[in-house]
Order: sequence, then C-alpha cells, then structure tokens
Amino acid sequence: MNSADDRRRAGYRNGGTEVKVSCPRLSLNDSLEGEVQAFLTDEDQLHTYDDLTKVNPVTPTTVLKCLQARYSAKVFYTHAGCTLVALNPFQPIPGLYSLDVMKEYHYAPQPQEFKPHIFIVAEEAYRNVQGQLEPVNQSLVVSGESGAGKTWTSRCLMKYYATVAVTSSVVRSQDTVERIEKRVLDSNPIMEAFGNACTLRNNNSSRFGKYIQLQLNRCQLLVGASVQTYLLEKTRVACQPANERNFHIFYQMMKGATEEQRKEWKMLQDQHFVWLPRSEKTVEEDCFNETVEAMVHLGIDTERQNQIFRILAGILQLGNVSFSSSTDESQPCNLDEQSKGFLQRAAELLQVPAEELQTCLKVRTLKAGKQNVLKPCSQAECSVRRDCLAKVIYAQLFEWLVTFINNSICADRSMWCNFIGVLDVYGFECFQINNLEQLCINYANEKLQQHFVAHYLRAQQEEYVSEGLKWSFVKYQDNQSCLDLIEGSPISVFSLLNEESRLNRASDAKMLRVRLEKELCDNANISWDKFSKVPHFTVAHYAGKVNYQIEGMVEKNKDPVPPELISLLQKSDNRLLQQIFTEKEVESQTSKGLSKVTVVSKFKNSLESLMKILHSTTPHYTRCIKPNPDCKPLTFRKEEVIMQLEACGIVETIHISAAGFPIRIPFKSFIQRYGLIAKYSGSGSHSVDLEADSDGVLQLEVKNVLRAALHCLSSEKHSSLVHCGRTKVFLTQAMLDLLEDQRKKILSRCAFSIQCCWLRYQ
Ligand code: AOV
Ligand code: MG
Repeated sequence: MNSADDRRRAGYRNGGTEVKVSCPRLSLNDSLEGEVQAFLTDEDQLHTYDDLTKVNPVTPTTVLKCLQARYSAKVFYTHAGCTLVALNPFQPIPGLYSLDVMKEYHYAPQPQEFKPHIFIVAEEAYRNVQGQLEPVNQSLVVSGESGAGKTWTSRCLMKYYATVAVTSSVVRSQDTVERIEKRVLDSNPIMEAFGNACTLRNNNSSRFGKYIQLQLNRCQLLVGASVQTYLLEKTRVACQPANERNFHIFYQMMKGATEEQRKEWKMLQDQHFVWLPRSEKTVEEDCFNETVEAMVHLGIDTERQNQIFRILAGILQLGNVSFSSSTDESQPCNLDEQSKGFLQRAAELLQVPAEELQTCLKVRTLKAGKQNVLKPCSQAECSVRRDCLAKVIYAQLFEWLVTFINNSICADRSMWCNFIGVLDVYGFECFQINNLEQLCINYANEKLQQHFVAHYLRAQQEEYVSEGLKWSFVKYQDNQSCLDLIEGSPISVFSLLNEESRLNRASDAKMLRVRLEKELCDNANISWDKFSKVPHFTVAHYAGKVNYQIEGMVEKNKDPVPPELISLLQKSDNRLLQQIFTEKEVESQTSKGLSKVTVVSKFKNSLESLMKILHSTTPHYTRCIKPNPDCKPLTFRKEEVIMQLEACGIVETIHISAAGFPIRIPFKSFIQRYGLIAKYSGSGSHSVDLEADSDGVLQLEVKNVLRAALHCLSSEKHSSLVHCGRTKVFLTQAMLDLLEDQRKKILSRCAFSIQCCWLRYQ
C-alpha cells in the first residue's frame, strides 16, 4: 500500500464514513416514505464528511451543502477524492499552521487519519518522493480564482518543507541549513513585492504564475530551489485598472525610503505620481525593510539595490510625463514645463541622456533601404512609447530578479536528486472584457484541467480495478477539442493570431475576425454574436463560456518594442540596465524571429515545458475556494462557491463519477437494507455475471440479493447498472431507485398482510 489513494481506499480516513443504514430489519415501524434517505447523507451530519466523494449521492448540491456545513463549523479543508478543497477563512485561524501541527502531521504514521489539512498533501508528497521502488518527483498544483488562497497555500507548503525537510539528525553545517531554507523562503517577499498588487479581488494579488521546485537530496533534505515564472502582467506598470494599484514595491519605496534615499531617488514625501493610484482599500505598505532584508539575504548588495530602486524611481517620473500635439503635424509633440522636469529626472534616474530619451519617445526611426527616416509620433503614439519603455524595463527587471534568485537558491545538480514542485497559477478568468491575457490564462487552465481529469480518471479506474471491476471510462470526452481550437495545428486561434501578427496589416482586428469566422467555423467550441457591436469570439471552455474581444489582440500578441528604446537603454550608465538590455537579445527586433516571440508562442512554449514536468511527476491537487467576493470571514455564498467548483473542475469530476457508479455501498450495509428483497421476493436465481470472484460470505449474500432483484425486474439490461466489487456494491442512481422501489413494494405488501391479520384478529 503505497499511495494515498490506496490508503484512502483502505478506509484509513476518520469521520465521513461510507453509507449509513438506519433500517436493519423489517418492522411495522418502517416508514415507507423517504427511505432512500437512509443511504443519502444526513444533513445534520454533513459537516463530519471529510471527503466530498463520500457524500451520497455525489451531486453539486450535496457537495455544496457539505462544504457550507463545514465552513460554518470552521472546518476549512475537505478532501474530494484525490483533490484537497481549501476554503479561504479570510481570518487568521490560531494554531492551524503552527509548528506543533506541522510536527503532528509529519511524524504521524498515517497522516491521512488526521483531519484534512494542507499538511496532509505536503506530507504525502514528501513521503512519495522516496517512492517504494524508485524516487518520484512530486508536483503540488494549487489553483483557484483570485483571492482564493493559492499564494497563501503555496507559502504554507514552502514553510512546511523549510521546517520538516531540515530537522534531520544528519550532521551538516548549521550555517548552510539556515541559509538555504531562509533564502528559499526569502524569495517570497521579493517576488511578491515586485509581482503582486492590490486589485479589486485581492489586496495581495499575484500578477504572474509561479512554479517553484524544492530540491531534495538523498536524505530528503532541502538543499535548494528553482523558480519559473509565467506571464507577468507588465501592463500594470503603466496602466492600472480603476480602483486598483501598481505593484507593491513602488508603494513600499514611497513609504519606507529614508530621507537620504528619497533625495537620491527624487521622491518627495507627498509627491503625486500618476502611476501610483491610491485605492480605497487599506493596504499593508510597511514591508520595505522586509523586502530589502530579503534582498540582502539572497545576496543583492546595496549597490545593486540602489540600481534597482533608481530604475523604479525613474519609471515613476516617466509616468508623469505627458505630451501635447504640435500645431504643425510635421513637428514632434511638445512637453510642458512640468513634463520637461519629469523627463529630465527620469533620464537622470535611468542614467540615459535626457535629449535622447525625449527624441526616442517623440520620433520614430523608419528604415528606408539603407537610410533611416525620422517620423514624428502623434500624441497618442508618444504615450504608447512612454508606456512601452516603462513596461519593457519593468518586465526585464523582474526577469533579472528571478534569474538572480535562482542563482542564489538553486543547488548544484549533483547536490539534489529529487524535487517537489509547487505550482501557484492564476485561475480561470472571465471578466466583462477579456483579451489576450485572459485567453492565455484560460488556455493554461484548460491544459491543467486536462491533466487533472486524466489523473482523476486514473485514480477512479484504479479503484475499480482494485475492486475487480472491468468497467472503463472510455466514453468520457475530455477538453481536447477546446485545446485544439486554441493551440492546434494547422489552424487554431493561436495560429491565426500569429499569422496576423506577422502580416502586420493595418486592419488586423477586422482581418482576424473574418479569418476566425471562416477558418474555424467547423469547431463547436467557438461561436460569434454577429450582431454585437464589439467584435469578439466566444470560446466554450470546460469552466464556462468566455467572450474575447478581438480589438487590440494582434497588437498585444506582437508586443512590439521600438528598437530605439532598446538602444537607448543599452547606453545607460546604470550598470544593471545596461546589463539586462545588452544580455538580452531583444527578439522582437528581427522580423524573422517574430513568430517565435509573439506573446502566445512564448506562453505556449513555457506552458509546454511546464506540462512536460507535470507529466513526469506525481501530481497532488489543491483547489482553493473563495467563499465570498468581499473577502469577509464566515460568509459563505453558495452561488459564488458553485461557480468556482465548476471552474476548478470539481463539478466536472463529479459528473465523471456520476457517469460511472456514483453510489458505493459496503456489503454489510447493502444486505442490511436490501436483504429483504431476496427473502420476500420468492424468486429463483437469475444468471447474471456479477464479476466478482471472491467467495466471501457477504459477497455471496449480496449476489443473492442482486439476483433476486434482477429476477423481479426480469431484465438482463439492468445488470449493467450494478457491479459487485470485492468489498462494496457499485450502483448507478437508476439501480438504486429500482432497488428502493422493490423494497418499498415488499414493505407495503408486508404492511398490508399484517394489517389484514390484525383485522382478522379483531
Ligand atoms: P490568491 O493567490 O489565490 O489570489 P491569496 O493567497 O493571496 O489568494 O489569498 C488572499 C487572502 O486571503 C490572503 O491575503 C489572506 O488574507 C487570506 N487567506 C488565504 N488563505 C488563508 C488561510 N488559509 N488562512 C487565513 N487567511 C487566508 V491571486 O494571486 O489574486 O489569483 O492572483
Ligand atoms: Mg496569488
């Protein structure tokens, strides 16, 4: 017995037991109404069910009720077969993640016997790494919508390993032990400062996806880690949605800088920066020291820090530069006095020549043969170039930080043999307006869902096999057709988008719309509303339909960076800027490489590498659920939760279960309830292959009952509605109804006879 599924199968879990039977013997007191309730979960007991798949019947409604009952009882974790569902408490729960609790789960012979907890998942993965025959890498996939608790959960998992995977008796330099676990944990505040922001949905929303691999040596000790990030939302630097904020680091600097730093970074105490909007929410901004401390631990020295903060301060100054059109169209735009000052300061902080910066923002250099032709940009174009400069600097700085962190925490390949990966990615998104970002995010979720379903089906199939059932899920249709629509070849949304990006046509949105309609009309997963004013296409994802706006998609996919801006940054006296832009071959400059470097191509490639890693590991899924949109404690909004259960595939897996045999009744309970059918139907035996070959007494009795029941129905076809396993009977809902019907008939017949006897006796 090596896997968690095996242990669960063997009934190791406490609470939430199988089916309860309340009617063991035929008696006058048997109620004829609502008896099937005996097999269905008692609503008063719902909160005791530790596994949603054990609720009978397994339907979205019962699952929802169970989660609600548990949330009210302040129980936040529940298993759903091989998945863990984590409800966000939105308040600190004292002791839930304490060191003692970690130890309890870590040292327990069977942690699965304890209450569901994220530490069970952590510990299971930790034990699985060793494997029985050979070590197996593990992946912990954490998903859920914005604010559901993915990052919190990922941090919990990292803390768990940074605690249990270092307290070994193996003698090592204390210094190394402290340094590595601390450094791994210190990567969090840095990445969150630079990659998280306050949004409408979450005060600390991660604006990038992250996969961190915790590297373990032969003794299962944490010796290092490596981080891979995905799709940073760089547009936020220059454009923050209404009532949302820029990345935390800017606010931390504004609040935490010393007087001296403020002077150096040209940030006055209450200076207004256009790119630093204040939202109505109160946000924790006092983390500057923590971020700086983490930087120090990871080896970012004061000089480097200063280069980083000067760049960030330069970006803020850039945001205050605004352009006004020139009266003469052949002349570049103008800057008012204030903007000139901001531009000057931006140039000083970015350490580039101010004149050149101004020209780069206002004038485009076009190639005409061997000659360069200068063309003044319109007011709007100037703003686009300014934003583009800020975005490219921030994105490259973030990438540099991730590389630096990796160099600092990654162990030499010879030092580690296995890893546990933690994946914290954005969940399925469906907003009022969805564009390329949402298409990429939802595409990633489709990929993960496919992986999840395959894993889930395997687990289900394994249970059937261990019970001696031959049934298989061949009929189940997965989401491949949606993935084909998005990324398939030769024609898909991505391929058309890339082609339009390469063709560089003026009317790209119109062309894209026409081509999507014409070339993908056969795919059932895409549709259009021909009467809609805003051109869009609708994709039917596994989690629901999403409308994607076509306008702007091609441009976003091209993500062009004017080469003049890159050359300018390469000339910077800021050593860091110089380094990141010289080292980086800016791919978009070469038209040849364009198809490779479009946003979707890059994203598809990085996702494919991720999927390859996931496929090579044993996955563990945690689905975080946000019980209400206002982030309030103790508030459970059913409609919100069911939508999330749908979006994370729990409902889908419930449907898959339902496609098989959603009702599983242990032999003993089955006989107690339906034994009367064999006893009172007076039927002979009916030849049905019940598939089980074990000769257990209980199994024979079950077979007798089933024979009797099926004989009454005198129909062979019903035999496919039930399977007799080694320890349980597997039933479809239809079969359960039939058995209940028969039972009811027998009960009323008996009740009638007793009544007659009684009357006669009278
Ligand atoms: P997310 O990662 O899923 O959203 P977070 O992990 O940032 O969500 O969680 C949002 C907030 O919920 C946290 O800041 C905590 O205040 C609270 N929270 C989450 N889990 C717990 C818990 N187990 N106990 C107490 N409070 C919790 V996003 O990154 O926006 O998709 O991008
Ligand atoms: Mg997050």
